[in-house]
Amino acid sequence: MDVRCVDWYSNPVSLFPRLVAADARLALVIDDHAWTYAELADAALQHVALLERVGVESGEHVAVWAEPSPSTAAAMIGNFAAGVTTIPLNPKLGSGEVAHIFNDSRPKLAFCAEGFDVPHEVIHVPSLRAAYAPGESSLGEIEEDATSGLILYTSGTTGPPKGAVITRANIAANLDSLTEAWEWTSRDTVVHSLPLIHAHGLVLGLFGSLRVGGALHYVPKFSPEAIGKALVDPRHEQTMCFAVPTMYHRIAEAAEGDADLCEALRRPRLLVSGSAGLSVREHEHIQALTGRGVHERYGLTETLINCGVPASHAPMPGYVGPPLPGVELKLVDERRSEIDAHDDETIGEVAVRSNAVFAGYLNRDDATAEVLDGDGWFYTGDLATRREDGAIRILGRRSTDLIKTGGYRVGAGEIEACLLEHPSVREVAIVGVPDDDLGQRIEAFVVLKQSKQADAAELTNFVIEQLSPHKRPRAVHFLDELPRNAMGKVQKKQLGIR
Ligand code: MCA
Ligand code: AMP
Repeated sequence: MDVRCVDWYSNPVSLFPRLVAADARLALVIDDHAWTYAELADAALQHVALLERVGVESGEHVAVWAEPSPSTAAAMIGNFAAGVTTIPLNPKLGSGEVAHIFNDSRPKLAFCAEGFDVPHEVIHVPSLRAAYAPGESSLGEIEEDATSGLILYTSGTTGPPKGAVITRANIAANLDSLTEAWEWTSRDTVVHSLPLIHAHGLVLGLFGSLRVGGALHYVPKFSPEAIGKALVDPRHEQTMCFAVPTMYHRIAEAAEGDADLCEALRRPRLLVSGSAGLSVREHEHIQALTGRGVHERYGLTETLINCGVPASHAPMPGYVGPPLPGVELKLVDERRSEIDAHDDETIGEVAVRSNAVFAGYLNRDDATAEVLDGDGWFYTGDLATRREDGAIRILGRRSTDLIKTGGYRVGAGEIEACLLEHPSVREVAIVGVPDDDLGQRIEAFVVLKQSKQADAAELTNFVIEQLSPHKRPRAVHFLDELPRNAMGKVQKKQLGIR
């Protein structure tokens, strides 16, 4: 495989120690399903047996349709145990993305919904929803294979998404840093409603809960009411809530005038926000409604989580906290020279080094070399200041072509390339417009070919079909021409947005 330092896969320590011994403790709640560790281990072993039956070997790739089901968790845990790398698939992927991901990652087996059209020669196992009936076992029955990880597809400014190779050692290192910072223990149940395809929902929410021996209470369809209900579930000893700022925004709006929801928000030990910046205004809104604040943390797919406000510290509105234990962080200038400033004013790009920094982009040594130097520093593209006490304030990104919408990272170039495939589109510019709810909302500025027609709905549906629904433009503006400078470069700032 085309990635840096393949040895990083090795980690002799079990990723999920509580699954090694059969244990009747509740591990996972999804809708009406509630699985213990022993049941989850049993289902994972059934998955390992299936991998053996169909001839998937250690080091190979298996795609898993990340539908909200305990079997999805069992398949991913089984993959780890068998030394197989998981490619979590968003059930809402468009056809263009599916083709790209399968061609790039070449899974031997795809575990996905019935009727799903697998684009090339892979073994196809239909729907996971009820694939594995729970028995009772422990992973102690097999010898775990350390050669495993995740490939998480993530957008860049241009081109199709890249597969970030996250090793098992990366995951263990980052979860252990978070465990220390948040004093996360087996007494905690995490409540969240994030998709099980990204670092936030999958690595932190699912794997984090299982690594500490706690539980995950997963809410398959986000709504403030459903989150409120899960937060007060009497089965939880103590609760943490993970969400993106858009979710906190919607929860806070719904909590206005809803005393029960306000009360539910007071219940968790920690409310944690990440994946995008939570505005100070939003912090203050939640504080005013509930009398308590939100702990922010900051990370990227490629590095996992870098900074976080510790549980022992009061929330820090506007700041993502200091670097986590085990994370080195520096601010650098445009030449990547270190800026030694702790004044909360001098702005630099965040660079980080830790055992959680990924192994590289799959099949993309060129792109890996752009972000990772020979000393192991990863250059994030995020601009920030640092305070005397080390707290980091994220101000934005170097490139305005990387958009964060609802906590999803979306590359403007990917949507532009998609829309240029539409027979009526001559030119297009995609911009991220500031939005109180989504953080940024995607808008398209389109020039049509002469004598061709297309309306906004048609172009939006074209994007949803090829890419995922969250990449769709929320507005389409038709122009006679795009503003360009003397070099012919599109001037997105002149589109009146930023
Ligand atoms: C809408 N939908 C559609 C259509 N329109 N599906 C098919 N065809 C359509 N025409 C889908 C949407 O994709 C969405 O699904 C659902 O229907 C509801 O639509 P909508 O209301 O428009 O969605 P939304 O309101 O924009 O969703 C808000 C959200 C969502 C629930 C907050 O943005 C979300 O789940 N964000 C989480 C992103 C995340 O996990 N990022 C972590 C990256 P759906 O709800 O499935 O989208 S990891 C990371 O950033 C690092 C490591 C870190 O620091 O954490
Ligand atoms: P992703 O690759 O989807 O993990 O997105 C990573 C990007 O999300 C980072 O480079 C940041 O720009 C942004 N991000 C994540 N957490 C925060 C946060 N707490 N505050 C501001 N930006 C954040």
